[in-house]
Amino acid sequence: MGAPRPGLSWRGGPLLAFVAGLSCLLLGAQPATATPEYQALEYGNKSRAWIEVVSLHPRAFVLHGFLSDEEADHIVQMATPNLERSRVVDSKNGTGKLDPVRTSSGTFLAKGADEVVARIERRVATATHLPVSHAENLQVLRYELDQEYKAHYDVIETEEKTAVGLQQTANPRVATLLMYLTDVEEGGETTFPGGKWLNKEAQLQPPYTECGQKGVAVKPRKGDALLFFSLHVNGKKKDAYSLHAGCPVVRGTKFSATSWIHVAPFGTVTAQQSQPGFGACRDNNDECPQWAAAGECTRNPVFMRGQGIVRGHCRLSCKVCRVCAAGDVLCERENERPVPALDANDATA
Ligand SMILES: O=C(O)CCC(=O)C(=O)O
Repeated sequence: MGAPRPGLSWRGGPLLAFVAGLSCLLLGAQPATATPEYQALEYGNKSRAWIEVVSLHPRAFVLHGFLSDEEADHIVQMATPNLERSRVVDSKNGTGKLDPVRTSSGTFLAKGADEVVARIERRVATATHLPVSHAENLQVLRYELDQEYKAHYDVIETEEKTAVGLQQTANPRVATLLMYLTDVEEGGETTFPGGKWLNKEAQLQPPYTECGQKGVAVKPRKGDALLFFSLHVNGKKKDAYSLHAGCPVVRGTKFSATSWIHVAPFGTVTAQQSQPGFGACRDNNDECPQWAAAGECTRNPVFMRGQGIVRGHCRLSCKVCRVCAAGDVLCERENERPVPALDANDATA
């Protein structure tokens, strides 16, 4: 059976160590507990995996080869039937509205919608050192001819004190990881109009469209991801350099998937999560040890172990948690982490 996995693993070697170091230095978010989301960073396209520091104003990095071609194609296929005209967040009340600044089509994919989505979400968490619980649902965008997203910030500043507005103010987006799902023949660059190149001469990849010549520009390339931070390292103040735009597509079609990641866990906290003892390490039934010994933790994992934030009935016997010594707050917080889904090898073990 798939035993719970240890927290951090450094199998990824120097590349992973580099990402981790970079993240610690640059994140500026609340510390997150170690969770099984933090496995070695396995790039989708290992032969192309390298990290390019594009700019430190804003802190922006291209993670080359982040997705495999198959992963990128899979996300495009999943999203395509549900695409609708994209909306922007209304600064007055924090809800979505149509606006000519954003002319793409888009859709959201639920967290862990399938194995591929879940794997990509874990990879984003590992690369950013921000757990899946801090991320919004992945948003997939399609830009066709002339479609664009004019310059904007990902930190949403609302004027009115609605529930949505208050949540965005109290728990702003700290980072954005933008995955390019297609190559684009011309246009579609992501630009930071006020950004500063780390090493402009070495990093320019002309030709750029007129829009792409403003500030720092990243060309979409299938499988690459652009990671940038919208907040300063204090985790509070907006980085004015993070103003960015998706330039109009001139030839071809651009698909991208955006993960917006917040300072703290984002979204609805369920009634279950807010109960005291949510993470308690216990069996709810006296027969749990026998059921576990008979293989029910893998045969019937959601009931026995739980999955995500759903708590299982035999957490202790299925070893998805540890019995904590009194006052060991770190241990208790680790027990509150989402329960990872079993992978195919676990399920057949
Ligand atoms: O598509 C792009 O290049 C930019 C997308 C973007 O700005 C966003 O999703 O916030």
